Amino acid sequence: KLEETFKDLNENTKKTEKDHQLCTICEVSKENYSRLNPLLSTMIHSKYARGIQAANVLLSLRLVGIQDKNLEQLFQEVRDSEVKKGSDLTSGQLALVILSLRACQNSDESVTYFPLVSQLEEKFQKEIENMGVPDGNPLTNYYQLSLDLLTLCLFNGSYSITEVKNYFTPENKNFYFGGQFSVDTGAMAVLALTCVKRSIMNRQIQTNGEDLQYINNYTESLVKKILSEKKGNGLIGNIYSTGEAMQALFVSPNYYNKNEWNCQQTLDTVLKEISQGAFDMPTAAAQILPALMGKTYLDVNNVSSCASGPGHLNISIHEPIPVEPTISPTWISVNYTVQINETFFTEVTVPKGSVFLDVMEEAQKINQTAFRFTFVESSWGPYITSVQGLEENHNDRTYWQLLSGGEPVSQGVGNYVVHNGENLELMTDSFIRAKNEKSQRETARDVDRTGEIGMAWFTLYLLNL
Ligand code: CBY
Repeated sequence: KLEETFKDLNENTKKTEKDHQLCTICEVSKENYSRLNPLLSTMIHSKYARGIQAANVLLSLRLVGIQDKNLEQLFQEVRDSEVKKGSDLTSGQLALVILSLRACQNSDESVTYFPLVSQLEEKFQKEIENMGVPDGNPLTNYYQLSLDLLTLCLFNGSYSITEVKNYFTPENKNFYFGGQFSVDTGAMAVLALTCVKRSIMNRQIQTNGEDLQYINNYTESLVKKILSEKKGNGLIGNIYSTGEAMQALFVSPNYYNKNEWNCQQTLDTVLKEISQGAFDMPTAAAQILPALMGKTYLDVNNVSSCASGPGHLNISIHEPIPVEPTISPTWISVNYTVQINETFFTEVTVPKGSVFLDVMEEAQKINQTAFRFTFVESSWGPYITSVQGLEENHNDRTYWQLLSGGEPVSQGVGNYVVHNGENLELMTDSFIRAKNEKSQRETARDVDRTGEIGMAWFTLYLLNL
């Protein structure tokens, strides 16, 4: 039976490889390389790219075979700063650092990073321990857990197949945030599971046919979920999850039919979005680029991915021209509400082009007690951790959610540009705890009825609901 399974899987892999070649027609063609310039420019000139952001950029550029003197500097920076504070990093951050340092290096150099891999083994174990039972929560999240597994798998770290089988069930609540399937998370899990599957098939790890069957089933189900998030314009999830979703679909072509995904359409939409400046953040640019060049994180160990060298992408990168500040800005007005059993409301006037965070800061100036908040810097920009002293809680899986017109927005507070007449709202933990998801929707409709349609909300969202 085991032999049969291996035979089946081997055939599937051959098919995968063949299909992958077919799929490469989806890569950006040479004539279109110049359309990637905004991405490269954002990454290479990101003066503030430090730490994890730098690791994201480094991994991305190396995967597509770009060598650059700034990149070498970046490499030194990531190595010096991140390796030193290794123990402060979250598991996924450490995984990303390992991937970025390893991408494109000679195999003998990998010896240097061996201690990092064993550090990652420990951190991964702590994540698993924190979950306790299969339906518990990790220290961070499943996106990072998947990054961990992927990295351990690629660098021959140790992990338990039984744990993979127990915790990576696609029905696990950790694949969802606020009732919504997280495409980024699912995609990263597919990449990790594919790596595990390949190691089993290469007999690098000992296991039985049953485990393989589980991994196949999980992959299939996750791929289905990813494809069900495909939008009419070809994006998968939203614009920021599309790159990783593409990677997942590249490595798993035998889990869906050709007519289920029009790769070219996805690519065209992404290229259009690039020209409209959607990827003006280094991390965003870094996460979309590999897929556009037909690469996946599974290629990290594939030295040939760097062989093409600098001439491969003929890029002309110009320093971005600084935008002249307008002398007399146009002002817009935005409604801002904090809801903590009672409602705190204010109208804020900000210059046109302001972001969500500007509104929150203005509101805080007006009424410190009602509108005070805290945030931390993440690789995606500022991330809100508390409002009116009410902290998010990872163990309860609660967080402050940002919505527009009742829909979660797809950017953080530092990037989301607000519009005239928008309304920002904050709801507390206890407020939501008292209601179920259904009555929450009714609340949204009530507010709409009061005439505040198409407004942005800010909600402390209970993920477990
Ligand atoms: N990276 C991580 O650990 C993050 C993983 C990730 C799945 C990530 C998206 C995907 C990615 N490619 O990096 C993720 N977000 C997670 C896990 C989370 C949760 C973080 C907390 C935890 N428990 O670990 C959480 C709380 C559910 C979350 N993201 C919240 C938010 C909102 C932040 C609001 C705030 N408090 O400031 C927000 C704004 C959604 C909302 N409407 O409220 C949000 N995330 C967004 C928009 C995003 C996207 C960022 C896009 C952008 N241009 O800014 C995202 C790419 C990302 C970062 N989140 Co989360 C997803 C997307 O839209 N495609 C590993 C580490 C090594 O770097």
